[in-house]
Amino acid sequence: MSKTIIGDAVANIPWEDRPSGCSDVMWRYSKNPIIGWNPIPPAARIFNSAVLPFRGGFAGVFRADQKNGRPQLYVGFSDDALNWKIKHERLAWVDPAGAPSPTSYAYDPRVTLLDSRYYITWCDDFPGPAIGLGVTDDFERFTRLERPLMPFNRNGVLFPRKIGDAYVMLSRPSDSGHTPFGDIVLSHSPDLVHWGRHRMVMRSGGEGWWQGLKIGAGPVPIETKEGWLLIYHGVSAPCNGYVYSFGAALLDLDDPSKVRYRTRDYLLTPEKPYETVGFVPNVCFPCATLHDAASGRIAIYYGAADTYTAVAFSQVDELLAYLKQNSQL
Ligand code: BMA
Repeated sequence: MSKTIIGDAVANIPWEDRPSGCSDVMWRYSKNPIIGWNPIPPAARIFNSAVLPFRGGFAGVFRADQKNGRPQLYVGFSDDALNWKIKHERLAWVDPAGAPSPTSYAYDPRVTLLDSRYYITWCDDFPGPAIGLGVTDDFERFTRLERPLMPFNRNGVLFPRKIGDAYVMLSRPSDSGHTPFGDIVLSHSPDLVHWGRHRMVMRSGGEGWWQGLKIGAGPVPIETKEGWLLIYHGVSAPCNGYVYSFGAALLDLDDPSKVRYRTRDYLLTPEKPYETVGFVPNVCFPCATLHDAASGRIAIYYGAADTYTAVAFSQVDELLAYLKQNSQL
C-alpha cells in the first residue's frame, strides 16, 4: 500500500514487476511495443498518445500519422490499456455551436480529467504549431474551445485541478519548425479562455546533456502528497539528429512554477530497437500515465521512434526517493 498519490485507486492498470537483474527506477513493459506499424487502415503509425481510465476500462486519444503524412487524432478504447480498439474514422471536432471544426493537422495529445470533464490539449495549426484545446464528456462528441496561447507553442499540458483560484497549464514556446530551444512555462487562467500570469518553470540544460537542447512537459502531472510529479522529455543534439529521452521533476503543490527536485540523469533513453529504429530514430516521448493511488504503481505511455506506442513502469515512492537523491536543479 502507498498513500503518496492523491487520486483514485485504479486496480486494473497494466503492471509488471521490475525484471530480475534490473535496478533502474523505471523499466519497460516486456511485450513492447503495444502498437506497431500500420495499426489501422488510415494510419501508418500511432505514437505520442494519451490514455486514461474511462467507465471501468480505458479510453485514449491517439496521434495517428496518416498515409498522406499528416498527423490527426483518433479515438480508441480498451479493457486492459494494452490491447486497443482504435476507430478508423478520425476524431470529429465541432465548434461550440455544433458546426464541424476539422483540424488541418493535430498531434501529441494529452487528456486531463478536470471538473469531471475530459479536456484534450494537442499541437494544433494556428497556422503554425499552437496549443489546441477541446473537451468531451463521453469520447463521442468533441467540442473545440478557444486556443489558449499564441503561436508558436507545443506540449500544452493542463493540470487536473485548479490551484488556488486558477486553471494551470504548462507549455513550451517554440518556433514553427523543429525548434532548437525550449523551456517549460506555466500559465494561469480564471476560465480556461483567458491565460496570463506566465511563469518560467524549468529551462533546458543543467549538467545533464540529455536535456541540453530543449525540454517539454510530458503527461498530465500526478498529484502526490509531496508535490506534482511531472514526467518531461529532454532533448540532446548530437551530430546526426535530436535524441529524445525522459526524466521527472517534483513541482510545488501550491505553486507549481517552483521546482523542488529534477532528475540529473534520464529515466529512460532510446536503447531498444523500437526506440532507436523507425520513422524518426532515437525518440522516447511520454504523453500519458495511468496510476493507481492504492499501490502507487505508474504506467507511463510513450511514443517510440515516432512509430510505436510503448509502456514503462515505475512505483511512486521509489521514483520520489530516487528523484530526491539524484536531483540537480
Ligand atoms: C517533436 C514533436 C514530437 C516528435 C518529436 C521527434 O518536435 O514533433 O511529436 O515525437 O519532435 O520527432
